Amino acid sequence: MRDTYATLQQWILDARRLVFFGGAGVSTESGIPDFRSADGLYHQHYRYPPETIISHSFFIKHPAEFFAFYREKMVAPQAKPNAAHLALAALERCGICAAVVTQNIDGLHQEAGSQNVLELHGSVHRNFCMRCHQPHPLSAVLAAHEIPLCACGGIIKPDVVLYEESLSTEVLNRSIDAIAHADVLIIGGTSLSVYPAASLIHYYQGDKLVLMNRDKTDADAQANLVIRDPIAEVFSALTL
Ligand code: CNA
Repeated sequence: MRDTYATLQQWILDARRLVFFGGAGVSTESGIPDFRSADGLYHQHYRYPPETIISHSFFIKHPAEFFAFYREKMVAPQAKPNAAHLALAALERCGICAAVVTQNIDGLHQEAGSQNVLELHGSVHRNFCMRCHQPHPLSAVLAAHEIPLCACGGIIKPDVVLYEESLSTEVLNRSIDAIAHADVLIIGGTSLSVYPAASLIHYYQGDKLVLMNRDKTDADAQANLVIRDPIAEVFSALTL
């Protein structure tokens, strides 16, 4: 086993409060594209830039175009958890992993079995009527031809944080608390370029910061261990 993997494995096995903080790169090996990789959504061509389409003002002005993009590009109901999701769930069950803080909206950590998942940007699996607040399943959003509507006539809005919208203060505070009390912090599959999520790294106070990302990030210099291999491959190679 490579030295970096052996170090990572030891840090994980010795951890008392491991926290994982991840992003879209955690799910690329499950077949969900990220935003900023070379083959990510931001390098494909649409009528509007993806950042514009998934903004609050675009959603309000052009809901039909928003939902067409959302259904095609942001939701992957067939995707299954990969070795990274599964390993983190197993580490929670054996008392090592205290929390998964994620920018992902795909629900794959929960599907893998993780219980304490802090979803900074919400989830495609929660949807509410904007008028009567009735909850609706993802299937209601997927089944609609254009704009998903509640029986009351209101638009069903996914509980995902769009650009121009605020994160839940409660989820943010719980994430800060988890990271501030972590002995090992693994950051994986995130370009660390979406704020305020990216600033959470500053709350970590330990000396075992692992950065597992295919591309370089601005935080690499702060990390105690940097791994550039695909994240599910890394977790598959460890004996945990
Ligand atoms: P990003 O900006 O697209 O960055 C992803 C990072 O992951 C890149 O730096 C890649 O190099 C890296 N990466 C990609 N695949 C792997 C891999 N297999 N192993 C290791 N590293 C990899 O995405 P962020 O999460 O940083 O940006 C935050 C956005 C993306 C959030 O608002 C998310 O909601 C949003 N997003 C979520 C999903 C999802 O839920 N699966 C998919 C696409 C985008």
